[in-house]
Amino acid sequence: MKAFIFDLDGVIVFTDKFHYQAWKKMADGMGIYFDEKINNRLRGVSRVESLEIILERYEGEPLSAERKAELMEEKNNTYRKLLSTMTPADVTDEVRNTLKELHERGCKLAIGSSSKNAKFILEKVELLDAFDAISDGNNITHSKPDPEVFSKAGEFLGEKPDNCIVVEDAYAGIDAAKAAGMTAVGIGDAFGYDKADVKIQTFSELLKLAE
Ligand code: B16
Ligand code: MG
Repeated sequence: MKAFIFDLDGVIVFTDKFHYQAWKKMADGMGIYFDEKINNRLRGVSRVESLEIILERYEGEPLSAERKAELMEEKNNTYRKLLSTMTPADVTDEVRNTLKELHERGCKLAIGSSSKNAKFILEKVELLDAFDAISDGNNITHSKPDPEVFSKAGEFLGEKPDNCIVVEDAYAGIDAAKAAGMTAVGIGDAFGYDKADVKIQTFSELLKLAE
């Protein structure tokens, strides 16, 4: 049976609105222009790279590494406050039932997320037990499009890359999956990406890949 590796934000849950609010608060405090279009560029991108994208609009004196670390901490504190309002209702029945059905069919399931908050999010929505392994921002040194997060997820599951199917909403995530030698399924934003091996419009279409 196949092993599935799921990106978290944009596939299982939708926390981009919280990322937006938290970065917006930080950017406003620094007098930096930030909008939803710029926020879209942060999809699947690590925290430190997200900050650098936002700072492209910064016109003040160069910031020290310490100041950048402070800004990321400030953003993360706001973000975690927003995440703490999440409940199991933030995961659709379709997602929950599909994960259950894939498990029942004998598939192994893992998370492959850039986020350092992945476990916190999964606890809030009560999905931690739905996965056999979690590879996230805490166990990687290179972020997507580097394959590391997915290669680690495959290792944690004890599966070879050619048996792993990655489900991703970000272009960088599809590139990472292909670089890992895995099958890449594009959903959401990545539905429009020609490098995805399979494109799906709704989560339950994954069941067709586990027949
Ligand atoms: P954190 P994913 C990614 O999650 C988000 O899409 C991206 O916007 C965020 O910057 C990144 O996690 C890091 O998140 O600040 O919580 O460590 O899509 O890879 O599940
Ligand atoms: Mg994502």
